[in-house]
Amino acid sequence: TLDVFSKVVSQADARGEFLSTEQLDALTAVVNAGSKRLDTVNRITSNAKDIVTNAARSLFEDEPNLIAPGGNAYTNRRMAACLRDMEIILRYVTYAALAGDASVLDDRCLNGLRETYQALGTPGASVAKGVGKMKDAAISIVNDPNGITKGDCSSLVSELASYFDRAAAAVA
Ligand code: PEB
Repeated sequence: TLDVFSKVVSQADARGEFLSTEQLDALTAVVNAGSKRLDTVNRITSNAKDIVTNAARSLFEDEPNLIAPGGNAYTNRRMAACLRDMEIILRYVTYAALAGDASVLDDRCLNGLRETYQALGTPGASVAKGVGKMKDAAISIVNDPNGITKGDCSSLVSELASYFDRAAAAVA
């Protein structure tokens, strides 16, 4: 589980090469956008409960079969497992956003998740839809112009979107 700095270093080391100008420029851009990145993670983290519960509520509105008898989120135990899973996925997305790199999300969360859901009979496409709803909520919170120094966060937001998309694609 690497951040973008460690990853670039280990890739260069594997080739026995110095860091290239392009790599150093890319890392400089990461540093320069550092407070935006921290604000992004902080905003998601401090709203995590709402992001998860609203996304789940909306998912169950779209797919009421999930919470009807026989549905994969039927019973308190499964409902709790579902909310927990969404929270875990959101947490790993924030780790990736902080690290500027998806490897922690891949290695510790997404690897094998599709097979786990298949074994449990949990519909991966529904999990993916829930992740998409968390993505929309998180992006709108991150982009909220209130209470923050205004600036261009478009590349950070598209990077953030890519982590949610990656999680959704891993289970869909
Ligand atoms: C992944 N989820 C579940 C289990 C595991 C995970 C390993 C089985 C063990 C358990 O129940 O705790 N755990 C989870 C995860 C990591 C991890 C992401 C990453 C590090 O360690 N059911 C639905 C929705 C969806 C859902 C579509 C959006 O109808 C989830 C929420 N996951 C769900 C449910 C279960 C589960 C388990 C309901 C319980 C299924 C069951 O026991 O029948």
